[in-house]
Amino acid sequence: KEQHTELFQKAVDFIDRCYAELGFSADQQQQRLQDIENEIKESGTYTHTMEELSHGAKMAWRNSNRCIGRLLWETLEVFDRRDVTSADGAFEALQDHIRYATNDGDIRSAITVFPPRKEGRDPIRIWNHQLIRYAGYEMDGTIIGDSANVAMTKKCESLGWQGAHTSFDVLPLVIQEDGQPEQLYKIPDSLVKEVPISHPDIQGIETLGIKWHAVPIISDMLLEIGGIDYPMAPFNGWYMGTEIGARNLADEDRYNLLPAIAKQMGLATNSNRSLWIDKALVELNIAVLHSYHQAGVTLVDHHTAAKQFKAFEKKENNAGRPVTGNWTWLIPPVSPATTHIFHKPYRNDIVTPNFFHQPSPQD
Ligand code: HEM
Ligand code: NRG
Repeated sequence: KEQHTELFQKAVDFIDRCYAELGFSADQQQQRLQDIENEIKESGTYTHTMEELSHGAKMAWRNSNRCIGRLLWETLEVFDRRDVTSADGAFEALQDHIRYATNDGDIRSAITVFPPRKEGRDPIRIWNHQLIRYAGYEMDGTIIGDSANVAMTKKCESLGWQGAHTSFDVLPLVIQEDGQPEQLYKIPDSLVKEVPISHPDIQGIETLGIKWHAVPIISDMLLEIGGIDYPMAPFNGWYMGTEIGARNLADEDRYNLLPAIAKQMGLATNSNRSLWIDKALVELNIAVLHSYHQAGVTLVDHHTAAKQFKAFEKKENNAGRPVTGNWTWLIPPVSPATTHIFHKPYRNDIVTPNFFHQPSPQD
């Protein structure tokens, strides 16, 4: 009963704002809340209309404090797959998502929403952090591939998967129906677009065999709209270059490629004061921007992204909505002080709808 009151209050908050933004009348709003109240009384929960789901997901993106890409929140394509309850069905829907989002390089922002939590149970969950990620293999102290994914790789192996042990093996999807053992699915190679990394003028970078996947599709976060939890709602936009060039490929505990880049550049790596690390970092990021452009895959540089974020702030202010943000995540990892974001504070207040980190299904 108390839970019902709490859920209804969250529904009221959401419907008020959602319907006002969509231009519904006060009458329509009242009628809808009456229906929701009845549905909660009878079933303990309520069901979003397609319009509520669609606008709610967009609001969740708009409220994502760590995201610099929020100017485009209204362009999100929302796929309603609340009808899917089987792992096989989910795999089909996820392949549709990857195909739609990738669009042969002309990337489209999208989210696929699977059934919500009901009576504390999740009808379907995915174990992967992103739909497309590279395996990481640890063998007596050294790591092949992406060290961020060593645990997930072991999990997949324990389910019978075997990778080719290259540095860039795409992990299979692990999907779990409520009460069932988790199941393994290989994503067809033809669906996974990748970009080989080369540099516009430094010879030899292309010989390192570096590549990255075209689309980031985060799949482990929970989408909350009006008190309803969607524990499986994978979403994607496109990459900002630094995510790949300054973190995934550069971090010492990821691909750790700066020494190899410096070597190709002919830099001595024995003095910190030479800033060889910084030089290699900038050239690697130039290589990423160049390679995605050449491959015809959407990607934004951090200067353009910061300008777009500034436009987002202005747009939100004009709409009378305070902009919340997580400064530590919003500043780009390359030349942060060259962007306006660095020079002002942001309030890290959590506003819903939003995306939340959640315990993995195994916990
Ligand atoms: C985080 C850029 C689209 C939701 C981020 C980050 C960047 C970024 C650079 C920080 C990532 C990191 O440091 O690891 C972009 C760009 C987009 C885009 C360029 C292009 C359209 C989206 C979309 C959504 C979204 C479509 C959801 C519908 C989020 C969330 C986070 C995030 C929830 C935080 C992730 C976490 O906590 O790990 N985004 N984004 N973004 N973005 Fe976006
Ligand atoms: N840094 C992560 C991806 C995090 C989300 N970034 C986006 N999201 N661009 C990585 O794989 O490098 N998005 O939805 O576009």
